[in-house]
Amino acid sequence: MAAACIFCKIIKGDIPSMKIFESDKTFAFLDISPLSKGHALVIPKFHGAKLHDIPDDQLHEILPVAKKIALAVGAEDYNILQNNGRIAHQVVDHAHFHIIPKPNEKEGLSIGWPAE
Ligand code: IU
Repeated sequence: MAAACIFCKIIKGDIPSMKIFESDKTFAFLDISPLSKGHALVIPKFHGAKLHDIPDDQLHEILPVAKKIALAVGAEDYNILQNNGRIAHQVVDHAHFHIIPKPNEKEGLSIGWPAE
């Protein structure tokens, strides 16, 4: 835990979130500023800014949880994204994985992120 980290505060419950999943090592919640309906974040509870700062044994649940969330929100098509560093569009310095459902054509919305 890092006292000043917003995601650590979310894990602790000091800042409220729309929690989806929690275990001893992993936490998942809806993104506060979703790029599409169901946009979620899965994070290791271990505090580290970038993926390489997180020990392997803290990462084992991340993809299985991401997969469950994608299935649960009924996302046929979706992105799993993980940004490391400012040039790579990382804003929050606690490693996290985005699950971003891609709305189908019927819904008439195409989210192109990452755009560059
Ligand atoms: P990034 O990969 O660091 O660019 O993504 C950070 C995400 O964290 C971004 O999608 C924000 O909307 C999201 N987020 C959040 O869900 N809750 C917060 O309190 C804050 C950021 I600050």
